[in-house]
Amino acid sequence: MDLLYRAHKVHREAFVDHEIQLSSLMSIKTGGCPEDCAYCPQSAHHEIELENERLIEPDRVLAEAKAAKARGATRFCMGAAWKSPNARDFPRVLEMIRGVKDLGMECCATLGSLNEEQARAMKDAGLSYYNHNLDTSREHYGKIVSTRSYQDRLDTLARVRDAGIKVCCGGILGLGEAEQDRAKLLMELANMPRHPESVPINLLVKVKGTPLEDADDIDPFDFVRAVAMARIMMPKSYVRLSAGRHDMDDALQALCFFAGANSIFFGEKLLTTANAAVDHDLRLLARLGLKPQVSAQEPAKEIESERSILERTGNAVPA
Ligand code: SAM
Ligand code: DTB
Ligand code: SF4
Repeated sequence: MDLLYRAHKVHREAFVDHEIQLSSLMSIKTGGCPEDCAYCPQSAHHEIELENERLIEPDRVLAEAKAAKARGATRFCMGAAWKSPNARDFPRVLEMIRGVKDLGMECCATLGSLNEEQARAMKDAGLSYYNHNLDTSREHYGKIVSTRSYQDRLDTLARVRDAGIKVCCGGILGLGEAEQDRAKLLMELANMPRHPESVPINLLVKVKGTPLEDADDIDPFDFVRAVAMARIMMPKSYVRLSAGRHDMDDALQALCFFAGANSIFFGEKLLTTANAAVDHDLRLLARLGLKPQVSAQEPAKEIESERSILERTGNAVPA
């Protein structure tokens, strides 16, 4: 109760209104991914019933973005099952980014690792956010993914930041991690040179055929605790109640909103799995006295990390 109270207080100081950001998600290249993330239905390492698709046409993506805007989404995120973008497809992704921006939406992409040049090109095309998750603690990461390292993820995130693109970075709960791993993930995020402007907290969607299909359920209140901690540690960031809402009841989602979640994925589908229904979501927000955000609000420009506050004020900085 103390944690919820504190988190809600921090939330109300940073965000005055009761607005929830609606972000729509679309898979622009599905399946056949060379990485072996144990949670992911799109990895080529797992036997999944999933139809792989090459990069889809920009026109189809823009039609979907328009439909998402008409439903009330202010942000459109495009996801690709790549280790990193390839030279043949990348120009078409830039075209999609320009198209989404021209619709007046915030545009986000998640395409795997990036080099400096790719990050710069996406910035020039108008990309607002890049999503690249750390997923879990550094220690637990090796048990979940073997084809890349935690440091690889951090390096891409630094390139995104240096290119002037806002960072969307969070994780997944329910990967068999301990409470300590969740705390460490949040510490990694909150101790970045700047807080990610957007922090997606996913609940594992257990997909048949993935190594984590039978992972133990977590206590739903531990999920709420993680949301509350994210809010307290990163006051001005958008904390997104991301994958996993399909399996959450309304009361649990309400508790997450109270704890400081102020963004959701909105639309029938996530990337390959079902999301909560659009009508249900709009009704839920109305029942809770929450409003869909009408226009993208800029998060505060400079967010000082707890570490920097401690250093500046001459206090002991934890190791
Ligand atoms: N391939 C790119 C990458 O990994 O960065 C972009 C797409 S990937 C699907 C984006 C994120 O989705 C992952 O980092 C992971 O956090 C999340 N994700 C994937 N499968 C999930 C699942 N079954 N449940 C919850 N989150 C999942
Ligand atoms: C994020 O943190 N969650 C989204 C997004 N970033 C791109 C993806 C969730 C994927 C859930 C499983 C699926 O639909 O394939
Ligand atoms: Fe590939 Fe991303 Fe899925 Fe990992 S999470 S298998 S990198 S699509």
